[in-house]
Amino acid sequence: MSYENILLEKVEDGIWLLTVNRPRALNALNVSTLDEIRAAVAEVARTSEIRALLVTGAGEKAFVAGADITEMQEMTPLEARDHSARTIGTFRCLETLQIPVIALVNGFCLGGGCELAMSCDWIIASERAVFGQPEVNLGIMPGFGGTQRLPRLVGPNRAMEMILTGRQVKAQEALDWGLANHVCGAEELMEKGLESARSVMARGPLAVRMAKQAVQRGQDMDLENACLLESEIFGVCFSTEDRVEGVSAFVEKRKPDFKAK
Ligand code: CO8
Repeated sequence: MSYENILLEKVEDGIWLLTVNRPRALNALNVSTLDEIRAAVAEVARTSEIRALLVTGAGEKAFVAGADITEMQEMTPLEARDHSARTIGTFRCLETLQIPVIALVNGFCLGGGCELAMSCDWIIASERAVFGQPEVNLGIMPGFGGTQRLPRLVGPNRAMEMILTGRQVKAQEALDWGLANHVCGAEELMEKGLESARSVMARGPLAVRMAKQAVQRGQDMDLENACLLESEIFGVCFSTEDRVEGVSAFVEKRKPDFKAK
């Protein structure tokens, strides 16, 4: 498929990269970009050779500086609500892809950009990264999931401060708060992302998929039911040929040859 506002490309075997590509507008998410992200996520979901997805923004200045503010000027409240709901659906599709999705944040990561990054499984930030939910400066509030994902990630008090004051958080603080998993130099960002993706590629693909599902589905359950769910998924995982291969390889002191079966 061809896209105008994003790039979706294979970087190496099993690892693909989705780049939001509107650097002149700091990769702001206009409606057509969001439609393309939706289509790209669907393409990734049906492409079985993709085992890990990296998400980043083009240029050196921004990951994504938010939803496209110019488009909001003409929106009616109902259109805004539908736009919010549709984008929340898109980000949920990204979040629930069966493969790991890693955000590489290389600069401004604001509003809808921060919400996009938080929909990924983890974030690697460059030293230049700046995170924030500055919507209140515009007289609006986050609308792409920020009021829900940010408190789950950094805790309610820090999220409140960011969302109610528009306070921006630099890379090191984002790391301290658990918003970013790693911080590195800007020039190392892609390599760090690839390293992270490669370390997933070396593991049992079905186990990775099922573990992601268990973590995600368990988040919204009480502990007892979440642990019961884990046992169920664990049982399915134990039925795979990959489990036989992984355990045998350990005992035979060799590298496993997983077949995703
Ligand atoms: N939307 C549209 N254009 C943008 C955006 C944006 N979010 N951010 C930057 N741009 C454009 C600028 O207008 C400028 O364009 P031009 O060159 O044509 O004037 C270009 O990108 C470069 O930006 P700046 O000149 O402003 O660059 P600076 O380095 O001076 O500043 C900042 C960088 C600080 C990031 C600044 O651009 C800024 O504050 N941007 C807006 C950040 C923001 O408020 N983001 C939140 C947006 S709202 C949101 O995401 C809500 C999501 C829920 C919406 C629900 C929908 C109904």
